Amino acid sequence: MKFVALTIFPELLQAFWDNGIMRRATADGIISPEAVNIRDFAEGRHKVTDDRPYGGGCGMVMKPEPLAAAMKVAKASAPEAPTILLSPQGERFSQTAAEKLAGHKELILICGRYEGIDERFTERFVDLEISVGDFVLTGGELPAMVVMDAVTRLLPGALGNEDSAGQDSFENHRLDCGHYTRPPVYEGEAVPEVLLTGHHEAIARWRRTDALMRTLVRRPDLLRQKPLDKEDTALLKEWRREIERLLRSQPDGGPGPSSGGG
Ligand code: 4FV
Repeated sequence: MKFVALTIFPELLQAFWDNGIMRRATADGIISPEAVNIRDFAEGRHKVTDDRPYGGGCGMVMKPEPLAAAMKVAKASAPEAPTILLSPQGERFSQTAAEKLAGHKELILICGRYEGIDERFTERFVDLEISVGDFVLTGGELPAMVVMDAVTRLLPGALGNEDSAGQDSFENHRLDCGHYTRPPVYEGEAVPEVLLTGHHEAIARWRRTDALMRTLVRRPDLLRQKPLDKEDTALLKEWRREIERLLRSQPDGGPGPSSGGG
C-alpha cells in the first residue's frame, strides 16, 4: 500500500511513519508512505499556500494552485489512487470504511490547514471526503494519520499475528471484551477465573458474553447494525429472563406498566 500525503507539515507525518507498526510495516515493504510538501509548489519569495477568504470573515483559505501542482506530483507517484480530502464535511470514518480503503494499492490523502481549501480544487481533484468526527481540528494531518493507521493494521503481515485484526472491536459490530494480563491479582482484584483455565471454549464464551454486554450497555446502536447470531440471541434472551425474574422478585412485583415505572 502506497500512501501519498499532501501537507505543509511533512515532519508531522514523518514522525508518525517512523514509529511503531507504521515503521515496521514500512521496513517490511507492506506500506510505502511519502509526503508531498504543498509549500514546495507555492509561488513567490514567501511561498504562500493560503490567502484571505473572498466574502471576508476570519481565517485563511488554502490556495488552489499550489495544491493542484502538488496533486500532479502525487498522481504521478500513485496514478490509481483515490484522492481523499480529510474534512469535517466528509463521510464519517469507520472500521468498514477502513476495510474498504485497505482494498486499494495506493491512497492519496490531502491534509488541509487554516479554515479549509478553495472549493474549486476540491471539485476538480477530490474523489472522497472523510471526517474522523464532528469536531474541528487545526489541520488534516491527524485525521490522515488515523486513516493510515486503521488501514495499515488491516494489511496482511502488518500486525504480525494475522488473526488479531480479525478480532477487532467493530469487526462484527461489537465493542471489544475486557483484556487482562499479569499480575493475576491487582489492587485486590483478581482476573476473571475462566481466563486462567486454559479452557478455550469457555474463554471464548466469556469473551463473547463480555463483548455483548458491553455493547448492549454502551453502544446498543451497534447491535442493530447486523442481525444477531443464535448465540447472542440466546444470551440476550437469558438476560431478559433474568431481568424479568429480578423485576418480578421486587416487593411490589416491580414497577409494572400500571405504575408508569416500566
Ligand atoms: C477534520 C475532521 C478537521 C478543518 C479545518 C482542518 C480541519 C482545518 N478533518 N475530520 N474533523 N479538519 O477538523 O477530518 O483545515
